[in-house]
Amino acid sequence: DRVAVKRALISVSDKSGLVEFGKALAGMGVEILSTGGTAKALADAGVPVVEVAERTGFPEIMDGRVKTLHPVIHGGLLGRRDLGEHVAAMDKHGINPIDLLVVNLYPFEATRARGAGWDESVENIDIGGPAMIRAASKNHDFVTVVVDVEDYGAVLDEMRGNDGATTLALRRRLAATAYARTAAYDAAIAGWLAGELGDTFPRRFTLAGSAPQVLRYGENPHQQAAFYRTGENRPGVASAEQLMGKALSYNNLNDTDAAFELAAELEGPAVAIIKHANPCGVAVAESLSAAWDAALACDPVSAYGGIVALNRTLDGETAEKIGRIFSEVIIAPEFDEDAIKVFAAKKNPRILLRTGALPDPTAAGTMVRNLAGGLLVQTRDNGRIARADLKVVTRRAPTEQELKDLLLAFRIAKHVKSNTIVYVKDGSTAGIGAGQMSRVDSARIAALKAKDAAKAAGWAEPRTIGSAAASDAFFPFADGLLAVAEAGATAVIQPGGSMRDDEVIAAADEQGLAMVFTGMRHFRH
Ligand code: 93A
Repeated sequence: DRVAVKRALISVSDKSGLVEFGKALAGMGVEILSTGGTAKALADAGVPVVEVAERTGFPEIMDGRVKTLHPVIHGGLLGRRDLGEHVAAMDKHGINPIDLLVVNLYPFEATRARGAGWDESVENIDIGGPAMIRAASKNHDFVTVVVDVEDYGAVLDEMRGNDGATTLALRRRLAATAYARTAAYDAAIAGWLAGELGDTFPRRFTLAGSAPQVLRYGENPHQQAAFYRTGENRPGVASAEQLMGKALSYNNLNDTDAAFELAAELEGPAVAIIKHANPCGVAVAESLSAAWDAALACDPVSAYGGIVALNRTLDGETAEKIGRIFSEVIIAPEFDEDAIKVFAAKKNPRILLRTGALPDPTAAGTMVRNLAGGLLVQTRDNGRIARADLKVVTRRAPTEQELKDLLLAFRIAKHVKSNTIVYVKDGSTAGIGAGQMSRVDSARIAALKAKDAAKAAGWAEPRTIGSAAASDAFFPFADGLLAVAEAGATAVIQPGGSMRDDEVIAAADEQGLAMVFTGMRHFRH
């Protein structure tokens, strides 16, 4: 796995350590090829060097934009020395193998750091350097690539200890460093352009480690905050294109993420309205417009100033309805022209986020949260309950409509802070109880909200009557279940698994409820 270094190409912007390195290589009999400035620095110090232009027979042109982008160079970097066909091509076209590539790039990052203008920044984007680095790194079976002055010593040490050769282990390590360098370089360029353009373009390909977006403040005005994109390939808030509206705040980002993740879980035209990361109205209907009406009816008071998430293209009719109340953010895979017109005409700006697609709710992923002195890490809650997972535990089995509403209620409950009780009727939430320390309180609060909604809408009775209720975790005692029955629910879905399941089932039977167990819990704290 040793490859003797007989020919090197050195092309460096940062010329520190160059002369010493060049001298040492020349001393070991290595032929050195170099670009203009590098060749001059070496020649001035008495190091024998051949100009790339002389070897390719092609001059540096366009202010140096094209100096090493030539098949004689790239063939020398990419040709495999163990393939007859490659060797024959090299012979035929007068290409000499290059065994060592030493490149450091135009100082794009430093140019940006000193606040250079647009044109100067663009001019400092190196093209030929990364192209050679990537070529040499791909061919690391034969080629040693150095992108950092720091590594000159390691290469010389290996060559001295191996009769002028390098080992595969070192070449692999250097290739990894080299690709990390070109990735970071492109991330810096992409980050600069993203910063210049603001949130006005799709960020589908944003890299991990690219510049964070500084936010006006955190959860509260006295907290500082920034948004770091992980580069995860998942349609959503981080990669969305902002079509209009002011800059997203910390709370906007957090709430919008919760809203869109929920909308993406739902089948059929669906609307989720979110406040403080909890839904206050969710509906699935024949059309988006009908889903909006039903979602809003659940808690019209809380919906004001909320986040609206849709799971399909927002049309003009639905946009017109949504536009009647103030919402902070509207997020959807797409917006049709009419929908955009509705919001463009508004005095009070709404933030419109287009994601291009829906995230896959079943995708794996990692969630991180910090606590004093540590980080808590867990996989995403990508669990989903289907009909076949349900176990009927009561004498009465749910009707077809109850079953549909139970599944929807449980799916929504997954996106509500615990303890959660969600009542659903005919495809839309009738009441949502979130974040209480007692499950009984969540059941009662949701029922109370349903009464308020009925009063506001002039309905004869709250929609919890005859509804399906979901609990994110089991009922430890019968009291929670009785509270749900008192609210008028006729069917219940819950994980089961309590020590007192028998008591809870007996209470359900006594109330004439149909109850199913999921075997899966959806805590969300
Ligand atoms: O302008 S480039 O993108 N076009 C090229 O073909 C090219 N080849 C090498 N920049 C190119 N380079 C870069 O020139 C190297 O990455 C290095 O940073 C610099 C060295 O130039 P000089 O030897 O003239 O100082």
